[in-house]
Amino acid sequence: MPPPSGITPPASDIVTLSLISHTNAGKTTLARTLLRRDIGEVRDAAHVTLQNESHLLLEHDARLLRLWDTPGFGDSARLLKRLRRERNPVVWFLSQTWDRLTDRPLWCSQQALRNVREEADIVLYLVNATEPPEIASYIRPEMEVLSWVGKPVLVLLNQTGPAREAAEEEAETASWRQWFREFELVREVLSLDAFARCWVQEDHLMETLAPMMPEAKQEAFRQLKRAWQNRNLGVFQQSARTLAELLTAAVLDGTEVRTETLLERFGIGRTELNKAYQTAREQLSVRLADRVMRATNDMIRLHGLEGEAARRLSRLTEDQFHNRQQVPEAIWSALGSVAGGAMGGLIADLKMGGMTFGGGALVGGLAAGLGAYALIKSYNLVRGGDHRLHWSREHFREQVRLALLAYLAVAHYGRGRGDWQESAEPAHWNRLVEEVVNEHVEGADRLWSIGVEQGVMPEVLSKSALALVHDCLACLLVRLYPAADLSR
Ligand SMILES: Nc1nc2c(ncn2[C@@H]2O[C@H](COP(=O)(O)OP(=O)(O)O)[C@@H](O)[C@H]2O)c(=O)[nH]1
Ligand SMILES: [Mg+2]
Repeated sequence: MPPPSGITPPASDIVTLSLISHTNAGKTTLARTLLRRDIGEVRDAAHVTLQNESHLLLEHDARLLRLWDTPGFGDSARLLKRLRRERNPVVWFLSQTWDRLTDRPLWCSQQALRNVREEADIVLYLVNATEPPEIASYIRPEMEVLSWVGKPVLVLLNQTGPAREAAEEEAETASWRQWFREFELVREVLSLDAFARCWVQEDHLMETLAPMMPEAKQEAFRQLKRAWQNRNLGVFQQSARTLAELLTAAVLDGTEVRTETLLERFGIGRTELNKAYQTAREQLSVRLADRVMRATNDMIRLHGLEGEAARRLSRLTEDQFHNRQQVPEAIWSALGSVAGGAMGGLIADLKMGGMTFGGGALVGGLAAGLGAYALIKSYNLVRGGDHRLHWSREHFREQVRLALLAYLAVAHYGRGRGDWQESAEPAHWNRLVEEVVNEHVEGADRLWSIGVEQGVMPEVLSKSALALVHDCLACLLVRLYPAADLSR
């Protein structure tokens, strides 16, 4: 396939990676994830891909990085038995004519081997990580066959499942690495799940490939690797800008609700005002959900994925933020006796409605006789410097947390998995995001404060939001992938 530029560069400027594995390990799926486009056919069956197919991973400065998807090896034990009988096994095997229909496993194996011999600078050999090498009896014969061709091999662990903690992932890789030690052609073993890999791992893959390249292609690959990493970094920075705009909009968004009258402050005739607060909260919630959906869709596009995020109003408003907390009876009665009269009535109302996020502040507010102020807080709203109602500081912190989780979900989503679908985050992401937000809580609070309380210009806010988001995302990625280098 000619490159889009139409010019075929000299051989030293074309770097070729060949995806090889036992059939059905996930080569075509991984190719889609790396290419950010749907190629070939994917099915949970043997020998779905029947031809070697070349795809352009990257063209940069008249240099090409190509990726071959191959049919993969079939009946490997039988293949090896046949080859062992021959004095020059590879030459013999490639010169045979196998029937594509009746001898499909051998025919496919021949295609794969031909591709390695004729095209590959480096072989990316995929294994299905759910089948340990002791069970996957085909790996050993396939390694033996590949060793006759003599191209360097990088083993990729596919189907490792949802993202896990760095230590757990590393332990799994280490055990595979240990197993592959006896095969001299295997230079390294990396984890790269076609469904759940992160772009940071792709950058690491490129770093690992660099010293394995044949001498004549080292320079070309150095340039291609940098272009690859710059592209990924560009997506990262653009995603950070998207999230910074999301958070800027969150602190700027506000809704008009009149201030309470003196009577209302003492809990008399508050029904209408309470309704107004509820309406304000609903309006803010809908707008927030729309913004999160748009930002997620922008990130989906940026990452070369297809599909749409759903508007998840309930998650943002009910589940995450409006957790009705149980307040011990003892606190209610203590409060009731302190407040008495009208305040006692207010407390009874709140008790009926249940306590919300930030309940501690509410109880404190009530005890101090703050009336409607406390009620607003119970809806996670506050009155800003512009006298409108805005999301509270606590709620905003949660929005920061959600924005970071949305990023992690998109950044790990492999195109090979199909159209974008939301799924439950791995538990360690939740823990890590909480940790990172706690470490950056001053920055988050400052952003909220300059937006909501001080009404600072949007451009200033955006800048401050970008610095916060960038720091948080970099922190997350480096903790998830200690080998990540985001400074390039
Ligand atoms: N869970 C999971 N399934 C995968 C992954 N990669 C591939 N698969 C599935 O494995 C099956 C075979 O994939 P395919 O790409 O056609 O394998 P190939 O024969 O090596 O090209 C398909 O059902 C894929 O959806 C992965 O990373 N995770
Ligand atoms: Mg395939």
